[in-house]
Amino acid sequence: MSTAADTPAVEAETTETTLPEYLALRGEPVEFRAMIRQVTFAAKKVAAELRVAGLQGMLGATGHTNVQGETVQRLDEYANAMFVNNLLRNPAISDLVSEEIRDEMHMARHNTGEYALFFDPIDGSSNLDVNLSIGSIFSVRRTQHVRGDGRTQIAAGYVMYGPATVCVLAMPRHGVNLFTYDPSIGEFLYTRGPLRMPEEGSSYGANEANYRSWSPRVQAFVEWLRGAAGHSTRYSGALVADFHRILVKGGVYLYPSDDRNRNGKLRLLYEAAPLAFIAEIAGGRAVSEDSDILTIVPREIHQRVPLILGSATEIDHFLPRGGR
Ligand code: AFP
Repeated sequence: MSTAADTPAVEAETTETTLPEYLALRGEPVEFRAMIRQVTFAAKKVAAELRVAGLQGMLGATGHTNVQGETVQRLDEYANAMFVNNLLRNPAISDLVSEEIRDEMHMARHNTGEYALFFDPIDGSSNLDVNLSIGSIFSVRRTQHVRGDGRTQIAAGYVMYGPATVCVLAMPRHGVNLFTYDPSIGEFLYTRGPLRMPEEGSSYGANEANYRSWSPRVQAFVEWLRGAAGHSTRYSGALVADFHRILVKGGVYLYPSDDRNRNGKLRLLYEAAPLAFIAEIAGGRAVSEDSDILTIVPREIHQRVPLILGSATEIDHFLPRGGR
């Protein structure tokens, strides 16, 4: 008969623990681990390509536009192919939704697969040609919740390609954890976590060129941020990079509706909802102008939403009394 003394202690992660090892230590099922390994494999290929893209003629536009009417960059196409080609092989995935693909991909031969994966292969494409930070965003749901609200996500994360390539992975059971890519061994290594978003920050991120077409409520909020709250502006043009700052240092990111983007600019399923999920697990919050992002049921896969995302204090200030 075995005793408690025979039970091996659960090994704690260290900065030598790889992301696959971390997920195994936390008891995640093998199919889930395989999916995250494929996501990070695609991200490693993207990180490697980014380092030499300028030398290999991989910068610049393809000449096509995507389903959103946006110019597709060569690296958008490359990153999308990396994600799709890897994930297609995984029988545990029955549905894929990408920013770069018009329709949801339902894998008929994987009909029994339990996961659906949503992703934006390159977030912040306008930063590509100027060598600034960009990211890849992903979100996992069970297949039966493909059209559910954001609370049906079971995991979400992003890879940020900055001075270091980092992966942030959020799961309700384990919190939000940060892994850093070590190119010398080709692995993402556990770095720290669970992360808590500070209750309040000292900066906000928004494209202020749109200020005049924001609603009076959003304008008043930004006036408060600049004035009484004493915040500075930090805006990079890549949601992942701006969000990462807020996750670590607190603050707020906003892309509200404006004259050009009547329903906001950011896409619900593979931008707003995954980051809202990460924010909430870390103690922050995300709202569209009048509802919690995680309660929005999508009408279509490329739906856009206004997004106000960040620390609890700033979001509380934005919300009318009843929404707090
Ligand atoms: P994509 O590169 O995936 O289209 O995303 C860019 C983005 O959606 C987001 O990352 C930025 O915060 C935002 O657009 C920038 O928009 P503006 O150029 O209008 O400020």
